[in-house]
Amino acid sequence: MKHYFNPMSRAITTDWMLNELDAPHEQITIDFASNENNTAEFRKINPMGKLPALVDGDTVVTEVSAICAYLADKFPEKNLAPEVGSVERAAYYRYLFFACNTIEPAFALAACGLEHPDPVSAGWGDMPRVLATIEDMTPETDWALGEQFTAADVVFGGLLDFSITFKWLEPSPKVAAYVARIRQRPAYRATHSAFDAA
Ligand SMILES: N[C@@H](CCC(=O)N[C@@H](CS)C(=O)NCC(=O)O)C(=O)O
Repeated sequence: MKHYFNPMSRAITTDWMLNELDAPHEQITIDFASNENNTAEFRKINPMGKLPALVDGDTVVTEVSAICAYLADKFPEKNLAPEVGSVERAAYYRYLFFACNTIEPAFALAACGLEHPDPVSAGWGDMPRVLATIEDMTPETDWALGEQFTAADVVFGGLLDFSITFKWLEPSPKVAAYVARIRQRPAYRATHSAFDAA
């Protein structure tokens, strides 16, 4: 597998996922400063010109949540995804999609001081609803799905962590405690040193 990566990008999350799985891969660092993400060669992999991207043989996966879900399913013996058809699997999907469909756009807009003029039509609604849902979905103890740590924690917990670091989110005590647990994971620590130093 080839992982297209830059340490100062969202590829830090997929790097963490690869590390949680101890998945053999080739790390290909893409330099934004020299526009390597916009070469014709890279655009063939991801027409968005964005990181991360994963190439597994003939399979191309882009988008943080999709890559993490793909990897969790590729290594079922590592137990980073609940069984297909289980009650937990439904919750798992909810964490993966809530992170990228709702938290990401809501926080990205808010970070620029913008609000969507029509929160009823905007899929992510408005900030009070997003924050209330984050609070509701954040586990009091352990992980998103209970005792089993999964890709849902990498994606949802990773995004909360990123949002706190970039001051997009002022965490409640429950969110702060969950992110503190996330930050203690060896695979997180092994993959976030450059990011933390920034
Ligand atoms: N929705 C994408 C977002 C990826 C993204 O925005 N990556 C940024 C770095 S954090 C990027 O590659 N930006 C370069 C560009 O847009 O030219 C995902 O989840 O993977």
